[in-house]
Amino acid sequence: MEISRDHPRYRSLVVRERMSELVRQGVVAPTGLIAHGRGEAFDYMLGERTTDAAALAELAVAAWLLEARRPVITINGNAAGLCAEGLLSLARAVPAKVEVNLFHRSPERVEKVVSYLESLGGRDILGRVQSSRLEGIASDRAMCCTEGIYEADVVLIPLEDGDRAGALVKAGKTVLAIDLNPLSRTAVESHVTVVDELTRAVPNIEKAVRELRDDPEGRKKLIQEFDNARNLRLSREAMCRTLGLDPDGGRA
Ligand code: PTJ
Repeated sequence: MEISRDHPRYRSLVVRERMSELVRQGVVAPTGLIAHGRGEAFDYMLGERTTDAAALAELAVAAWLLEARRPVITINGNAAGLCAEGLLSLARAVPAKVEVNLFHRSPERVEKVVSYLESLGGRDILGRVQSSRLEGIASDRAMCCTEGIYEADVVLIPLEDGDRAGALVKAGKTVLAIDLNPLSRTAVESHVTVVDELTRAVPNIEKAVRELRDDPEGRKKLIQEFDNARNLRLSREAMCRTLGLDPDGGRA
């Protein structure tokens, strides 16, 4: 489809076209478009900007990634479709392993997403062979790589479903989420939740990784002082302000 650059929603339309094309290629799941639409709606409420609360969470994510002994970044179809290059670049900067882990899982789709990342320069992408299981999930969505998610101490999960986020927390991992919905189970159960759009959040986190690399004291302070429940409340309040609502109820 031809999209005019003058269209006020040009970027959003271009991304939608790319996601639809990636559904055709089997990289993005068909229901991934629904998840994307939900994300767009929340981003609208956020004012399509990185709030102060999100910026702080991005710093905390960077601090945790740098403090980790075995950090892993998981990538699903939507994350690949939206931000593959950014996530690969972040993984190199940390450095962290990358594992493809899908909600709508089939060996064919895993292969497609891994190959897609490799076509964009990704190296040593995990996911083709997943022989360990996360406890607490009955289906084969529990499968993960032994040398990836299974052995990780810190896991960054962009756009994850609540079941798996919860299972990762129960497995004793520090879970860092990027999710525009501050009410989702993923957002609530994770240790750090960045309520920001993925393509804004990931470069911000990479910038913070570079800033904090030689600042161990700064990293420790961020980790100690970060309060996810408080940060989620600030994100919800930011949405209320965009909507002209009083966060404590009624109209502002
Ligand atoms: O590729 P697969 O098979 O692993 O499937 C991926 C999806 C995303 C379809 C699957 O994980 C899923 O169904 O996820 P959920 O439970 O719909 O959760 C997706 C969350 O991501 C929702 O809370 C959305 O608000 C949020 N989200 C959507 N787009 C963005 C986003 N958050 C940040 N940036 C976005 N661009």
